[in-house]
Amino acid sequence: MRVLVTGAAGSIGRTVTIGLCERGHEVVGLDLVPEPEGFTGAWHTADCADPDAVRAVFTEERLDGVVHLAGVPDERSLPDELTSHVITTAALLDQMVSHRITRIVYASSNHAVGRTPRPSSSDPVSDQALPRPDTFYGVAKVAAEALLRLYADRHSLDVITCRIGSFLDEPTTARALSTWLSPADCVRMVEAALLAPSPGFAVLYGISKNTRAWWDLEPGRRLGYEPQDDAEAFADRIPARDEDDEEAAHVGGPFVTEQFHRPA
Ligand code: 15L
Repeated sequence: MRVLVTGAAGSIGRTVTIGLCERGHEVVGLDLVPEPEGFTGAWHTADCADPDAVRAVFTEERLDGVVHLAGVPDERSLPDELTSHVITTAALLDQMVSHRITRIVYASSNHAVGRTPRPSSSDPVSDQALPRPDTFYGVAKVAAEALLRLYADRHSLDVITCRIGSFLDEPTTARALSTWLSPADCVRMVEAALLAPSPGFAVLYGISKNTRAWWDLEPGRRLGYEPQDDAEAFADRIPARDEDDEEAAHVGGPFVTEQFHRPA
């Protein structure tokens, strides 16, 4: 497939770009900053919150799908969060409809349901969980998912929204033993989401095959995402911290007690 990857210079973006290319796909990169050294494909240095800039990319490139990773990864003001996650998604969706591109994989976040109390490992949080954001960041991810659903329903798009846990080279805290997404599994997840036959609108949880997982892996497996890594392999190297109990109270961990910018 020839895939537009937004946020392609970011930490997840670089991993996904290299991984998709290794698996025989062609990546068109888009980011606020120029391409990382070594990237040889097509690249657009642009802001995907700017609809004209996004239109120019879609006019120039032939694309089979979009992987939307761009966006601030942490807590900012409500207007900044909405611009970063919702306005960018709308600009992409409008161009997909205009250019008859029907597949988008969206990097949502566990923080869309972050205020959900930690489940028992035998009853992980399901893809049917109601929105329960822990921050404005989480609110913006919920809103972006709603926008994607609207376009999926109205324009028959195939949308897979991946509620990513903790994308890290390796888990370094007790929480990450439940929330880790390894780089290799991240590539597996994105490729499966690009190739799943006719998913319509679907949600999966973007975590590895963690023994202590807090989210249900079955929705991902139904779409062809078979994670291979397990954070448990690192468990004996992770030191206990004072924050561990508080971070384990809700699935959003440290975001749940994060100050958010008020008044909104
Ligand atoms: C996210 O969605 C954030 O972008 C990232 O910075 C981490 O905090 C991660 O979630 C997490 O929950 O560990």
